[in-house]
Amino acid sequence: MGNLEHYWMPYTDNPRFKLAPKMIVGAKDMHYRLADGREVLDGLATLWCVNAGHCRPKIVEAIRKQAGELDFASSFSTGHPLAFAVAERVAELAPTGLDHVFFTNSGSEAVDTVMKMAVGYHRLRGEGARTRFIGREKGYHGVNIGGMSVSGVPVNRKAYGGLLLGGTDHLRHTHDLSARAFVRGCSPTGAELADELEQRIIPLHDASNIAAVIVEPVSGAGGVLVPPQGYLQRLRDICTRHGILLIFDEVICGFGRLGKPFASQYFGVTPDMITFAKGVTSGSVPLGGVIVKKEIYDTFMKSSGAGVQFFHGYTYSGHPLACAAALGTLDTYAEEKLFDRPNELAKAFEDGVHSFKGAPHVIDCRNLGLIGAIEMAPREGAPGARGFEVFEKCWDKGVFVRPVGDNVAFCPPLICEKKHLDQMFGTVAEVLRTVA
Ligand code: PXG
Ligand code: PLP
Repeated sequence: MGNLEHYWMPYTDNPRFKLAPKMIVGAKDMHYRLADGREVLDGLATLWCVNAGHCRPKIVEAIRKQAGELDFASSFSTGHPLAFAVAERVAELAPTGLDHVFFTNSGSEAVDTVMKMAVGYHRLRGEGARTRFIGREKGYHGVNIGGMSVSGVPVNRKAYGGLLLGGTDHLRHTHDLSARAFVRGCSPTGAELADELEQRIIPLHDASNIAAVIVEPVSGAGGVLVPPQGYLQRLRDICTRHGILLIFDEVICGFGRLGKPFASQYFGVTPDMITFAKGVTSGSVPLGGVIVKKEIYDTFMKSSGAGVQFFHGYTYSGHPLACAAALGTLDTYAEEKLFDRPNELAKAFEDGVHSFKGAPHVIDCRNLGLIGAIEMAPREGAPGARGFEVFEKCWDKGVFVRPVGDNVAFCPPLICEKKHLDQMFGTVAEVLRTVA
């Protein structure tokens, strides 16, 4: 298999992987092909990304063609047509009023970008004191300094003390097993958790110092936490009352996961800015970005005057290969009406997730659209061990699901069919019976 020593793998127990490598050498539609020829069903759209399925013809062809035509052109004072075309397509899909798109290469870059935009926007309007950010416990906003600082997953923060931005605070998370275990979809109770923003956080810091609130509409990497009914609308109302920008981090929710282009449309709540990545190219080539409302773009254009209006950008912002992949992906979503799949599969998926109620160790089941998780009680003194064991045993039985601590997350490609759901849930159920 070659020398595995030199690669320092991300977010991985490196020695453990290298002892028994889960090596993927190919993929098609719903499946990986492993080095030993076995097939594994992809139950997590790889890393919540591959919404159109693997190696889809339109996407592959778009990338192939682009690689031979224009490998790279910069978007710093020069341009190429594909970046404009993708921005237009994304703006068409975005909630009404959010119509300008800035490209990054990842979700983490999108989050740090949106934070700079928020501070810059307030400054240009004469509110330069608005520099603080409010995130939420159990939130995940990537690994760069800004995003890590507004995130609320303790293991991702604890080793980096002095690197965390000082000007942040966090809302409570909405996960409460004593009040809301085994709820299907959004809980009818819990919207009042949003009131903490107005009752505790704004009085503490003063609204005049707060730039933005950033939340995932449905938290993904924090364990698939579904917002209570009305919760996001309350955050919206409070932010509006206090001149605070509301940012939805839709890196996982965007591009069809909830049966609409964005979660914003699913919930009927419009933020001021949206971060996206992952599904925009179905994971095929890295691409991310920020969608902003027109007023924010216009403020930069008008208030900054001639010269560069926003001193920010990545060498590969709007890379031609990524843009070609995005166009192939958006065409695939549209032609196959893939954003309708979570609605069509809603009942089967929800029933599948909630079939684990009463299964060994399971203390919660959560779902919305085509994203869900079951939560297991942690093993005494070994948090996360049960989750990892389920992941490994499922892999050995030909199904990939992701452990998030002691949660097992489900987020299949939107092309999946009932038979794939049956296999995925069936395998997890079988494995659970063997886990101590
Ligand atoms: N925001 C959200 C909401 C995300 O889910 C990012 C930002 C960062 O995106 P990049 O492209 O920089 O990874 C993400 C990414 C996990 C896991 O453990 C989740 C993500 C990334 C890696 C692992 O489930 N989400
Ligand atoms: N655009 C994209 C990328 C889509 O995936 C969809 C629906 O799935 C649409 C637009 C809307 O298409 P339609 O009106 O055919 O549902």
